[in-house]
Amino acid sequence: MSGPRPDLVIRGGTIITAADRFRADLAVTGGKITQIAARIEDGAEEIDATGLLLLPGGIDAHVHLAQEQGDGTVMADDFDSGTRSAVAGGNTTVLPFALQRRGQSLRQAVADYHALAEGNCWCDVSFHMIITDPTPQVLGQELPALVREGYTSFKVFMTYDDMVLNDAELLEVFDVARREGALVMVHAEGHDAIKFMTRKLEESGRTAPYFHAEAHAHIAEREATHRAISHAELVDVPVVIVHVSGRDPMEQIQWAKRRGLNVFAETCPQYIALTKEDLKGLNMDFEGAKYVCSPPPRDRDSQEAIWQGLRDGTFDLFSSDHCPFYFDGEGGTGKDNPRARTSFKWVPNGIPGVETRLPILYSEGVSKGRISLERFVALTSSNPAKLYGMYPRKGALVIGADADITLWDPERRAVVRQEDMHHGADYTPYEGMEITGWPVRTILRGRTVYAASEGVTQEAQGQYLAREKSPQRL
Ligand code: DUC
Ligand code: ZN
Ligand code: ZN
Repeated sequence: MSGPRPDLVIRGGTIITAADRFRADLAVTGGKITQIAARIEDGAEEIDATGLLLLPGGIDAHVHLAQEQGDGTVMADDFDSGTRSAVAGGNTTVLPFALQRRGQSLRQAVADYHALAEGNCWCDVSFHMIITDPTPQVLGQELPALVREGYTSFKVFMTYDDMVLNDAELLEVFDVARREGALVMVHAEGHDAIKFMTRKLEESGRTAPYFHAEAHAHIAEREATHRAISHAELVDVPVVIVHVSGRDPMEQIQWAKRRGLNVFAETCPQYIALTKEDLKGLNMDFEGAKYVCSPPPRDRDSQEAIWQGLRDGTFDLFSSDHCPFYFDGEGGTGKDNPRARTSFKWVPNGIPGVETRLPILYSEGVSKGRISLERFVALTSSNPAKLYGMYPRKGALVIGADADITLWDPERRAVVRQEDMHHGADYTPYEGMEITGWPVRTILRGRTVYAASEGVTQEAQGQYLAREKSPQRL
């Protein structure tokens, strides 16, 4: 077949999809995939992918960038550094959050995050909303209108003083989601149980970062997961339980899935690569703050359960929950701030991970034979694209899709080092981790935006994506 010369031909690689793998050349014209064939004629640009895998670009459906904290701490990544880090980690799309502050209009929150992102993104970006103040105006007007405009998913919190929704509010918000066809993401940790545990721990002088893991007990996560699922069943709305940390909440999700409920689940690198022992630091000291995130990492048994869940379909999504803070932020802006030294409850919750998400799952999962390559692609690209209304434009290597492609070297060995990271944080919680399999080139709509040999290239050309409503199935 001959036609106009393609803009780009990637030759000699192995294409991996969520369903199969095969050797083929791939051509790109106008930023779209135009041919996949055993042999394609010459392109204006040629890339030799011999020995490499061609994956649909990573989609990290859970990242936090430039979120206002309100307590003097600041996030270590804005849209520029966060999306640079994303492309260096093999991602072509990220979904950060537009956080509504209490008292703020939801539409204003969305506008504010657009202003932060505009012109500063190295990969494509779309927003989930976070609803903290479900006023009649938000529920009756802003939320329905925004869903129709392409903000088709939002997150709610069952804990945190400044974000928690009570059960009545959760039910109301779920009801709007059902009517509008929006997908609800739930941070499922029981607020009262955490507050109770925190008070008990503080009263007995147990204030080091490690005790964050005890306060945010697995039981509190299990209880909230069950409660979220029950509310969703009552209202008849699909939900995504995000950042599931271990066996107990997983059992609730398995129970729901067995009952045929439309419950989806996400887990993250920290729940396979870290345990609560990491929060002890060197000797129950403040170094442990580097690993403080919510829910916290659990134990080896939970790690085993997570692997089983990644294999058997309990989990649909593997996201980073990238939520970066400095350790030594200037003027008390980081995790190590004077208030946090008085109690774990003031340590900012979150760790960086957008750049290491794919390498960690590949190395620990695919290289070690725990999951297949196809499952890797499903969890990290195709499923997030489907569930969040971007498929098959994103998350698929098919003709007509955006040419978002990650070239992956399955043999490349690396050790995770802070000095090699592109994120804004001053540490990585995965320092020293040995990895087999690493992205060597990230291609966004046909243009190389990251090459291992050159670093992040070109100008920031990420675009905002309005999304379709979720099909609410995979
Ligand atoms: N929830 C998140 O999703 N990210 C970081 C902190 C949190 O509580
Ligand atoms: Zn959360
Ligand atoms: Zn998060």
